[in-house]
Amino acid sequence: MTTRIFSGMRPSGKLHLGNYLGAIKNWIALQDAPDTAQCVFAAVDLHAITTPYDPATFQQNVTNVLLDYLAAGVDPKKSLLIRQSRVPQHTELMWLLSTISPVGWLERLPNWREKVEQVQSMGDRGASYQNNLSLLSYPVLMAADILLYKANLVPIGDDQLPHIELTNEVGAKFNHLFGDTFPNVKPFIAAGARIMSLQDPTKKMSKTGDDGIALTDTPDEVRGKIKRATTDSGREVTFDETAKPGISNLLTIFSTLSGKTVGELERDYAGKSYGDFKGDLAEVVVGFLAPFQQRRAELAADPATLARILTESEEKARIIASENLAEVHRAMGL
Ligand code: AQP
Repeated sequence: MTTRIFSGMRPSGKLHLGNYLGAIKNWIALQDAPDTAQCVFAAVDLHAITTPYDPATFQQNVTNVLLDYLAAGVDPKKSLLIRQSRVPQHTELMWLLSTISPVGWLERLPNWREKVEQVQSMGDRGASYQNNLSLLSYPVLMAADILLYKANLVPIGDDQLPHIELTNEVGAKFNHLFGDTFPNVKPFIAAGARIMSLQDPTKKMSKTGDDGIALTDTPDEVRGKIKRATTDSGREVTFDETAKPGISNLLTIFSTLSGKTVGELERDYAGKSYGDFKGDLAEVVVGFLAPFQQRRAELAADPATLARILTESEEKARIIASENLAEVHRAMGL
């Protein structure tokens, strides 16, 4: 089967280890897979403006996300790297899909309530956002982001699964009403890669309202954050998500970055302290981030290259998007 891939991140803050291990790591693997015919990776800026943001620093956030993608290994020779707002077909398709998206399907999504709670905790500016239509309707824009490129595989963290289900429901309803147009979309989820908050390991690591490990953190920041990470009662370094959510989360991070299994790590740290384990984990994270940050610094020093990559990618993306949107227009009688 030919694979067409779409995925994106909100430029709503610094990307963190959860974003990398839950999604970007898979983007890099998939862009090299033999069946992959098309990859589009986006800074989804139109999603980022649905929660409070500062217009004065917003473009820098967008640039930072794009630099993170490239430094992590997104290859512009194989993948299109775009800013969502520069391909206006995303929003037009969203409108067309919203004409067949029942409000009840959106109200049922858990992510909606989480986003409302997130903005409610963001002070006066948050109060201006809590009742806005886009907090409810943004999953229709996500469906449009994916279906615009007829993507059939979306590498994401497992928190995004309800959005893929909605995309398939809306796509299937469109096909039923207007004729076969959109493919079925499959999520691509990395095993064991929901990375939890270091302060509260019952919540996921997040860009907003959380002090996660940013991909751009200095070695000392990484060491400090891991040292302060919430651990659990007891002394054994063992994986048990219910009784030991903190240590289990750190074991997941250690395992995915080092390539060692959780079982091997449990054996390595039998009889050792949480402090020994955390100290070694910090060095693994620092060692992983060093080459990433080196590449990122080189890319940041050469803004003309990023600008050229975006111009070329967005032009190609607009061509694919306008062809697919024309098909939607014909199907809908527009
Ligand atoms: N903690 C996580 N573990 C694994 N995967 C994660 N993702 C996010 N957090 C984790 C995955 O990263 C992608 C980015 O999603 P997004 O930027 O659209 O927003 P999000 O999921 O809402 O991410 P954040 O970090 O929590 O940011 P904000 O603060 O903007 O809400 C998705 O594929 C997600 O699954």
